[in-house]
Amino acid sequence: MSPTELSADLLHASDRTSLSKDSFKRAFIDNLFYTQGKFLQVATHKDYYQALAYTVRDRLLYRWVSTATAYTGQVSRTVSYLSAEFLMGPSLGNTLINLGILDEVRQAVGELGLDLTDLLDQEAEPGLGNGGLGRLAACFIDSLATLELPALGYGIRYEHGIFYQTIVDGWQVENTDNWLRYGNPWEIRRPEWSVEVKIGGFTETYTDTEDRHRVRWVPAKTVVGVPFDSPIPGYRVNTANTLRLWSAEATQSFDFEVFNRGDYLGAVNKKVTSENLTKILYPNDETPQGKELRLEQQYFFVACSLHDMIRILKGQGGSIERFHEKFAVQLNDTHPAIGVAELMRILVDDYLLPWNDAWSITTQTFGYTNHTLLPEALERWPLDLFRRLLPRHLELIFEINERFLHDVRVAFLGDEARVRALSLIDETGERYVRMAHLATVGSHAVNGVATLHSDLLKKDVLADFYALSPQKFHSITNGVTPRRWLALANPRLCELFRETIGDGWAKELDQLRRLERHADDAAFAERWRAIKLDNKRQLADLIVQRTGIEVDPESMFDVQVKRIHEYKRQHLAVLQIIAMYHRLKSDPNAEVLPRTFIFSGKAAPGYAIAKLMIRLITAIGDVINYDPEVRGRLKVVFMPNFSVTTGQRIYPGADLSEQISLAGKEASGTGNMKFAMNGALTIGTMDGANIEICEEVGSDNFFTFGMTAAQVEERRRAGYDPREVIEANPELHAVVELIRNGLFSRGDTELFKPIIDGLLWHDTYMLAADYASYSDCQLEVDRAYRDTARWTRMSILNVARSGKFSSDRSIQEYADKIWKVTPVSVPLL
Ligand code: NBY
Repeated sequence: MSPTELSADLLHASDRTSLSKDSFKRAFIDNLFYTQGKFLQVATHKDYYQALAYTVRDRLLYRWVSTATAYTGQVSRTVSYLSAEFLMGPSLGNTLINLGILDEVRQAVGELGLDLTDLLDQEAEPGLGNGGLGRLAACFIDSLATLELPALGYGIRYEHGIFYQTIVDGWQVENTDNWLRYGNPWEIRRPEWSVEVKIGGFTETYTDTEDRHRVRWVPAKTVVGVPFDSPIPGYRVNTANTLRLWSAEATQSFDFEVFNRGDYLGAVNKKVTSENLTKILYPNDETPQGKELRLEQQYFFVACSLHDMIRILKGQGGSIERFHEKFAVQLNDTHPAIGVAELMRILVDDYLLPWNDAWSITTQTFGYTNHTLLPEALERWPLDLFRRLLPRHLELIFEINERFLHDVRVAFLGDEARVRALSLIDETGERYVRMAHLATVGSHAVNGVATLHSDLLKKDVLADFYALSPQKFHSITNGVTPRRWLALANPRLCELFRETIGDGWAKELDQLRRLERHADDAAFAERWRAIKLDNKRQLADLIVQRTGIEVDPESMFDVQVKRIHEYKRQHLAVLQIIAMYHRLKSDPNAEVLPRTFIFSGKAAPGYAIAKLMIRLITAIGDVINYDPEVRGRLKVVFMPNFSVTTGQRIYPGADLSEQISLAGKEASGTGNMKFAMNGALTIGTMDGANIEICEEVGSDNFFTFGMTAAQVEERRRAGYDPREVIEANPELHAVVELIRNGLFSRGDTELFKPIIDGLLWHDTYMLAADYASYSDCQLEVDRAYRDTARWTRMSILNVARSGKFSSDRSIQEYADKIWKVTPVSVPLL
């Protein structure tokens, strides 16, 4: 018997892999005792959760080890998804769904007198991301595993994830997140695969043994990256891929040097400083901060990951010249774009490859996904800062740039403006490295995340690159995983799916189309409505628990949840709510459909206007919710601390999904997809993936309003004056006056002045221009909602036609068009 066969044999005999209910119960009690040191009778809910997590993890490990074994014996191309953020959300529920043991486990713990839902609630959420970009990475690794594609997710193990938001006196307050407080049962530390990362210092030239001039990097410090691995199980397949997150630690040798000089405190301090590197996630979405520590974080995790890939390649006997054949590396935005320079450094300086060979390997390795159209969101690093941290990489970037700009000059004879526009270095003022340019030049494929976004990239943001190499450009519309966002989040609806169309939909979301033929079935519609109402009741319970505000589940739940940002225009919704309130006050008998407006989302801590937008939402709630004249017909709620966990409770209870960004600003949006597949109807602009959702579900089942991206440009060119628009619209004018005169600030006319002034004098995101259209569209929504049968039919059709928005479809497109990878099925050991 080989050692593998022997251990597989032992494994099968063990209680720790068996899925039978009795062994599961035994294993749970066993874990409670041996990992938590408690008997059933004295354990806390946290203990139960930990014991359950370990019991489930045990069953996952079998798949994980089998997958690793299958991959080691294969030379198939592997996807490395590099992302500074992975917004995973809790693992336990998702693992139970993907292993297909949710019901059995619910029963097993039930027989021990425990409630599975209570235990699921105990898990701390790993909030290692800001929003859509980080959550997309999480949906993508779920789909990669489900499609049985060999893949590794590489990222940063932040000790503190996105801040925990509380609302105090109506204002956002940031609290540090401490997700690791009770330990993380899903990760395994792998110190044997630690990587030393060099930072700072200077470069020098030397002559090698064959008399060639070479460059050597003499770093100022080194930091150790320690990988922490978590299993990522696919849905009902044997595959369990790996998410490998790097944590920074101090190098031992470095400490000893200082220590031997007798400076004990200095040595300890060095250790503390190194470990700061992965302490905290930067909480900015859209506007990057040019902070040194952030560039260090980016380089740190990318250097660790590339080193790790080379270790894997070597372990399989592969040569460095074949790196690109073994790995397809995807850059999730520009945050890991330094990888282009790092791979060049490794190939040229460490492996002494000729430049052209190194460049060919590099460009065949990388693909770059852009996630934004906002010019201020493009990452640029001041040259000085860059040189201080990565002196060798800056030299390499200069060389990449020189060669690239030569090609540009040959392609566009005499067009120096084009050269300046394409340069990797911004020289218009203070000099910067343009990371999007580095990523684009260093990749064989560049993609946008929705059709409109990809078109606008080609037309505006990366137009000059498109003119140079059109074949590089792709469009892959985002998607979300139906396992977390349907199977886990909306069990009642999924039970109806199961009874009606079976459960193939979770793996092949297009199968939801089979629901279409029930769209006009009254009994089916009745059940559909009952499920939504149940979900709304649950959401109402959560709302009262988190905010103290009582809401009526029979009212329409009108929801906007996402990061708080001017371009997303939460304040456009606010203007409209105030108008409805005003209508009700002017005529208490006005036919206003009862609505509950639910907002949730975090503002970047340094983004004053976004925080003021939160204050405005809570302020209108404070007036409207307590006005007896409104008699509960309008309610406004701000749910604190939007997260994956709260999202799972909000999407299934929504009637109306607000996707109201100014057209041309939202790259894709992914919340829009989660709402649609949970049966909410969308009121939205023709922006990002809204366009494709509307196309799929049909314009009769979607509420569109506002200018198109082309009309926005046109309007701006024509000279846009928001005051003119506001003056001409009595309703909008009245709303602005109400805010301005202090109705929502107890007479304080200063509080919301920045928002009002912004609206009157700049209105960068053109709220005024879209206001009338939005307001009319909301009346159309009212009409549709009053016709219960019509609304239900629309809701059913939205779900039935949401198949395109599975991340499985997105990942299949990446695999075919960009990565050229094929599935590897995993036999269990
Ligand atoms: O990526 C979002 C887009 O806004 C959204 O339209 C799209 O659907 C989604 C997935 O493609 N972008 C996003 O979430 N960006 C960030 O979270 C982010 C985080 C950090 C930084 C920049 C953007 N940063 O520079 O630090």
